[in-house]
Amino acid sequence: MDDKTTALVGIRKDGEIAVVTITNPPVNALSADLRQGLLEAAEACDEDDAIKAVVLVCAGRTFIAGADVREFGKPPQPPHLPGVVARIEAAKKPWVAAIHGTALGGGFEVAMGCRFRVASPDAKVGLPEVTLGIVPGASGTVRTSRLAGVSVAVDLVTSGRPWNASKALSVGLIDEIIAGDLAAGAVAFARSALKCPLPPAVSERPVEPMPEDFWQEAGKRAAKAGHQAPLEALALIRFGSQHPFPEAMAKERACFLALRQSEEAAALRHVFFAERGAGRPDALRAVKPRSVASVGVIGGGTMGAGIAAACREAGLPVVLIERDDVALDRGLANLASIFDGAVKRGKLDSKGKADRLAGIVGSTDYAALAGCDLIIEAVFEEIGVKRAVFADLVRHCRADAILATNTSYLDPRAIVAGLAHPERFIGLHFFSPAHVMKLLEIVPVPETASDVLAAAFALGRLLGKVPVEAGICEGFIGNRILKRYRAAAEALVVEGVGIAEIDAAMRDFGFRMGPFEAQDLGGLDIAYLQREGARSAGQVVPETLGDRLVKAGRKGQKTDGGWYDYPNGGRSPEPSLVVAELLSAHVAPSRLMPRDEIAANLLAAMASEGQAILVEGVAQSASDIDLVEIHGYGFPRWKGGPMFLHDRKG
Ligand code: 3H9
Repeated sequence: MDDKTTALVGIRKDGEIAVVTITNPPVNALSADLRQGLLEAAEACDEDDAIKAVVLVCAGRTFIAGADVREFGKPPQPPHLPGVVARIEAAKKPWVAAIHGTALGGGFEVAMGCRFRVASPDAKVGLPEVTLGIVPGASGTVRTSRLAGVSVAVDLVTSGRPWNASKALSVGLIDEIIAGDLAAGAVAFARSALKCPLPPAVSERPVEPMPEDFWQEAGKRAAKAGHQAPLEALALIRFGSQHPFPEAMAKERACFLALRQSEEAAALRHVFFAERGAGRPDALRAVKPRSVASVGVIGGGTMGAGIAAACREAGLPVVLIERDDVALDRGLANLASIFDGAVKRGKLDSKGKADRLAGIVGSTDYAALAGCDLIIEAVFEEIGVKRAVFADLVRHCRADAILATNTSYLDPRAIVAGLAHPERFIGLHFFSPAHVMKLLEIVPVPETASDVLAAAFALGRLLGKVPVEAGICEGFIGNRILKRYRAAAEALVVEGVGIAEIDAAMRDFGFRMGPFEAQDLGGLDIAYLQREGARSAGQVVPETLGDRLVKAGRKGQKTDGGWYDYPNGGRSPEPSLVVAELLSAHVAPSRLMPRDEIAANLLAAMASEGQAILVEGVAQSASDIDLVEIHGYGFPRWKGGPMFLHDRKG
């Protein structure tokens, strides 16, 4: 065979080793053409007697990142992936998968069809199908147990989380880590492998059976995800560990094809593409972001410390400003305790903690901000306080430094009105705790320069956030919908529907907490004070049931009671006779409403507010609204978001 190259799959020879190279940017996804190309490569290599082994590598930033997700909404196109994997496994010459970047889903299934797997040190392997609402469809639930044991398969498949190369090596998912030139190293590996007897193909290896209590425990863990795919995947692994390979494959395929059509899968695909689109708005494609290599944070409270921690996590040096030494010490202690928490959870070692702390300068003097490219204000949510901070910032920061407010309700235009260089102002609304929560609402003022807006998106991506642009209105996207959601929940209470029933309905739907439990946790006084502020500014804001509770001293868990009682300082909500009494004159006699009807009612309120937000141009797209709800407000990801759901239901 001469060296040969098709559009997606190239073959070159290095002595007796064929190097098959896939080039299908951006992530070498397994499109129908690529599957066909791989089949043809297997044929060509088998036919050439001079070839003794085959190395499979990928061009670009990664090994095959999986099936092509864009094909999932359409009927399956031949050749099907299980057949391609089987063909590679049945090849006359052993194949060696040379993995860099991420071998995910179908990509790792192809690698398991190879006789060997080698990887570069920073490679990852995984089976993330459940995160797309499906199960592996080309032997992931069957071959993984045979390659590395049932316990590894259960972890990899039901969590969907990839493993790094060294962890993968330790359990036999890969055979060797190759530093330096991966393709050359894989060719050398193949040559030395040819000198020894070949291991059996993965499909022919035995599986160690697991006891009943293992499956019980695994079932409990998989159920925690809250959606169907992890449980289905677990059942397949179990079946696959107890049945012959062909039967297990048939069952996996049937389940894969069924789930591919499910609402859950459609929702998760929608979120997958929405997330990928969010960080790169089309309007900014040609704009070079203003450079952000250092950050100042004003205020070391929960929010400021969280923002500073997120910036340090991304490697940005941080200057933390507080008004006096006592507040500064408290702010630095807040930061240290965030890193301590990460150490305790095993996410950070003590060197990592020391590195992060070393990159923070604390000061009570705004002059320390002179070199910062971006300053984020995170002080008390009061317009006078914020305006004073910005007046100081303008005096001390470079004229090209980006000045951002983290306000969640105030009008950013009012915070910066009259200050010099308005093109550098922007709102960056982080969600608490800011080092954990993924959502970042980006709120430009009318004068914000496009390179400043682009810098905000670039920062969001750097911090690992989901950045979403929001226009200026009360509460931007998320808090505006939250207000409507809570009002709709209160309206049901007024109609006589039970508080606990409403919370249970939203938990059944997939939220971790219902609207009333969540308010008790966060404190009812925050929204109350906002309403009071609006009232004292002359707006007509009718009294809510929540106002009545706050006036009676019931602000939530922190006062041992809000919508519920929390006896003895506990954290479990109990229906409250005091609340029933306080609200009795304002609510109709108790009535039963089916939980799905309650949920439908509240979801319709969210979608209708979302629709208004879209019409007003406050959000750029319906999928941005879905991302806000999923990443900032606990909307279950596998339901796709209120706008997606509304759209599906017509
Ligand atoms: C599967 O394999 C099922 C099998 O078991 C069975 C089959 C029978 N398809 O994330 P990025 C696009 S299920 C199509 O920004 P990064 C993405 O939309 C699949 N397109 O890059 C974006 O496009 P654009 C299991 C895909 O470097 C561009 O690539 N696999 C796919 O930050 C760059 O993406 C997965 O679930 C895809 N599979 O991260 C892997 N993947 O530029 C999902 C990406 O037009 N992918 N695109 O916006 C990932 O986790 C990340 O994309 C990856 C790269 C880590 C690979």
